[in-house]
Amino acid sequence: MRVLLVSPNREVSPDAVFPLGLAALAAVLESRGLTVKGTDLCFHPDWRAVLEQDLDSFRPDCIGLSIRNLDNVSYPRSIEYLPFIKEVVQVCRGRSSAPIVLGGAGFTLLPDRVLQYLAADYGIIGEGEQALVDLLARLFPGPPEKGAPFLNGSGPAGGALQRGAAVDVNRQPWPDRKLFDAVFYRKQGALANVQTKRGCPFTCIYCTYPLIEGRAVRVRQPAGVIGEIKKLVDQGLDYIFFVDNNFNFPVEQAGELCREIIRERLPIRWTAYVNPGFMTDSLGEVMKASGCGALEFGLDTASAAQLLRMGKNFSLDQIREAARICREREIPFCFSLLLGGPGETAATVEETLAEVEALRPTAVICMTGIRIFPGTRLAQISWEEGLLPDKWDPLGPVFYVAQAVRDSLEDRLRAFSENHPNWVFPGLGIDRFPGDTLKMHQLGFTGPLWTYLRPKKRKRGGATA
Ligand code: B12
Ligand code: SF4
Repeated sequence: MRVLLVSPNREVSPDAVFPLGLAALAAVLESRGLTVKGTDLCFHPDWRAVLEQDLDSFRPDCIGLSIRNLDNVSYPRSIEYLPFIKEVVQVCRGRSSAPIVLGGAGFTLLPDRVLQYLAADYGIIGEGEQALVDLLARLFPGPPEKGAPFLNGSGPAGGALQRGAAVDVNRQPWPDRKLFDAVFYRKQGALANVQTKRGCPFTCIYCTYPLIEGRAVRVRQPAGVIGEIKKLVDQGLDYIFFVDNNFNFPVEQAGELCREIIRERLPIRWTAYVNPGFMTDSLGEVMKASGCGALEFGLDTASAAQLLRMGKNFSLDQIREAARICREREIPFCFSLLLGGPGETAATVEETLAEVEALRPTAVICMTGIRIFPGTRLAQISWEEGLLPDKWDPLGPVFYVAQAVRDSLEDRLRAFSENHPNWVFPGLGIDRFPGDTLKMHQLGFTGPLWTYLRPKKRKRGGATA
């Protein structure tokens, strides 16, 4: 049986992202003896021709389409990706009668609406490894998976939606990166993505990550991660992005992995999302020694009251500690902010700006307004505040911006940005690398581009120059 796995993601900002989810599925399908081909639409100007050619020559029995991004979760400059993906589905329909199966992080957030909008045949919510095997066994019965249960009749489109089982992360084959030319991605500046765990147990009010990966944390054994990295290094892929929700939780396992990287003398640099609540001096030490080139902290806010209201599981003191640990070890670090959440006022915005500035991060990525997704506490709050229309269609992005700052936030941040060149405001179009991130990488900038930002120099007497 032939399965065509299509990655329609053409976004290259802030970086191009290698289709890791599809590579993971490919490895599983191949291990079951299926013939798999990957079609990547990211870099081809004539994507249509590439897709048509693969459909004609490969003649798939089934087409799997990965929907990573619905939109860029940025406000007010929102970009929606689904209209393009609809064109991709139409090209598939025009050239092939194979059933189309949807999956991916973006799909998982709004499965029934996306399935309906794209008029696809099936959709798998969450993890695809086992569920796709089960679906194929059901669609194309034959030994050994004959009769595997799939259609449970509960979703729309004839029960075509299925939640993928949380897989045992230590029993999966490593992603097959041959299918999508990981080396070419590297040349475009993409960092080699490696996942060391799945799941997040925390309860930040807006966050969708636990909806995508579940709340139970499933950590991979270091040996498997190290083996995967070695394979990447052999291909010249030596800058790793650990794509975990919180790389440093649980702290012990993060430390263990870093120590293994050191012990194996892996010649890599790496970056990750980290949580300020779990930074310790000893972890900072092994992070640095294992090649950590940059850390990104999902703060959201640096106002003590807002931290509580946003459901964050760390305190202002822990943020300060995390900044100190990075500064002392000269680890470039970035703070991500989400301003305008429930309870935000002009005063809490000022608290955050002042506090963050004082902690001297290498860079700040500041979002204004928070994309509302069903299933989150923020959606509930938005209902209660009457922000959502009666017939809310979550497909079109709606953003939460607290009433008290709705009219003032943008002007305040635009003024603030003038003296803060190392602060980026994607939703306001204030970005120090305007336009072409690919070109920046081709010019030799490696790693996250924010590591090249610099604060404004201070003049004597404290004024900025
Ligand atoms: C790490 C990360 C990043 C890193 C990636 C670094 C790198 N080099 O890989 C960076 C910082 C670059 C990034 C950027 C962006 N990201 Co991001 N990112 C993530 C994160 C945390 C992990 C993604 C990942 O690699 N997962 C691991 C792989 C193995 O899982 P997977 O791809 O989901 O695949 C599994 C399943 O989804 C499923 N599956 C996948 N495809 C298919 C296909 C079929 C047919 C089937 C059956 C199943 C299936 O099976 C796979 C295996 O189980 C997710 C959140 C999350 N927890 O998912 C957000 C997430 C994917 N990002 C998101 C967004 C929006 C973005 C940006 C647009 C943000 C921005 N404005 O810049 C950009 C887009 C970049 C781009 N070029 O596409 C959203 C997408 C959803 C949405 N709201 O639209 C997410 C879900 C976070 C969120 N806000 O909710 N991101
Ligand atoms: S923001 Fe981070 S810590 Fe909070 S729920 Fe999401 S992934 Fe977990």
